[in-house]
Formats: sequence, C-alpha cells, structure tokens
Amino acid sequence: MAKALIVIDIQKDFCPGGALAVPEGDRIVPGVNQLMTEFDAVILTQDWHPAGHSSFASAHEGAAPMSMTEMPYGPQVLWPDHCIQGSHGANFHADLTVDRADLIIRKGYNPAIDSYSAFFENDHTTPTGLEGYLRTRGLTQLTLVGLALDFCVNYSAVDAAKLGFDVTVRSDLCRAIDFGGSLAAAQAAMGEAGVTLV
Ligand code: VGL
Ligand code: ZN
Repeated sequence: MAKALIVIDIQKDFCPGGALAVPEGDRIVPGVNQLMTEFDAVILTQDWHPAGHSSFASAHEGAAPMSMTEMPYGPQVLWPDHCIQGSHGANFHADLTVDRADLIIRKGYNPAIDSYSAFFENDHTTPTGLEGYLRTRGLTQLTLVGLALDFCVNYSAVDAAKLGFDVTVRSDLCRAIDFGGSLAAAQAAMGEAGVTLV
C-alpha cells in the first residue's frame, strides 16, 4: 500500500492577484512543499481550459461571472476566464515544488464540459485517466491538498472515495472560494462519502 499526495490546482489564477483568486490561496504553498517529502508519489493537477471554454461567463451572452447556468450534465457555475492553456495564470504558483511531481494531470480541456474532479469531468462519467495511473502504481492511500476546497478538492475527494481509495483531505492545506454556501455543502458531501477531513 503506497501513499500519494495529490496537489490540486495550486496555480497563479487561483492565488491572490489571479483571475479566480481564492482568499489566501498562496498561504498553503510552504506547507504543501514540506508535506511532499512524506509521500511515495506526488501528483499535481492543473486546471487547463481552452479559450472560450463553456464554463466561462464570457462564453454565454449576458451572463455575469459567478452566476449559474444549466448544462446538459447539470447546473454549472459560470466563472471568470481562468487557467487558459498556455497563459501566465495557468502556471503553477512560482514557489510550488513542481520538480517533485511524478505526474501532472491536466483537466478542463474539453470545451463543452467543466472538470472540477481530478478523476472525472463534470458529467461524472468521462474519466481523466488518474484512476488507472494510481491503481497500476498501487497508490491506494491518497491525501489531497490545494485549491479550491469547496470545488476541485471536494469533487476529487468524493470521486476518489467512491472509487474505493482511502482518502484524507488536509483542510489546513486547502483554501475555499466559499460562494453561496459551497463550503458547508462540500464539507457535508465529503463527510457523507467517507472522506477523512483533518
Ligand atoms: C476550480 C472553479 C473553476 C478549482 C477550477 O480548482 O477549484 N474552481 N475551475
Ligand atoms: Zn476551471
């Protein structure tokens, strides 16, 4: 049984000054770097959208950022443009120890579907391939950290638990957007799925 640290979306656009800044998003970087030394494998995820992505408010006429829409796969928050492939804001935070990563998995590249989870797109069926990578390497104990606790960390943790992995979320090494009750809903969803929140 090997242990993997999964570091969710610690990118410039999710840190103060970025396009979709998570309050104090940058504060977790030193602790995450330090935690990397305790794991058999370190995996980074990178939100990676094409320009004009369907999760951007700018792609929907008259829609304001942070409003809701209905997609064929369910309700979707419309975000400000962020993490556009190859852009400055899509880069990892400059102080994150990227060299320690065995795998960098990108998500959100499908123009028609958002992907909060590191395991499945928001249709909850299209896989990213991460499950197969973890299973073939025997990485069954997962610890998740990163941004944002109430969106990508939450969706990733719930999917991992449903897939049968042993999942811990280090909430001290996460920060939340906390929009419209999203943090409380995320905490409840993770608890229900059997995720250990510490
Ligand atoms: C995220 C909103 C949109 C996240 C990504 O990393 O939590 N949130 N895209
Ligand atoms: Zn995104």
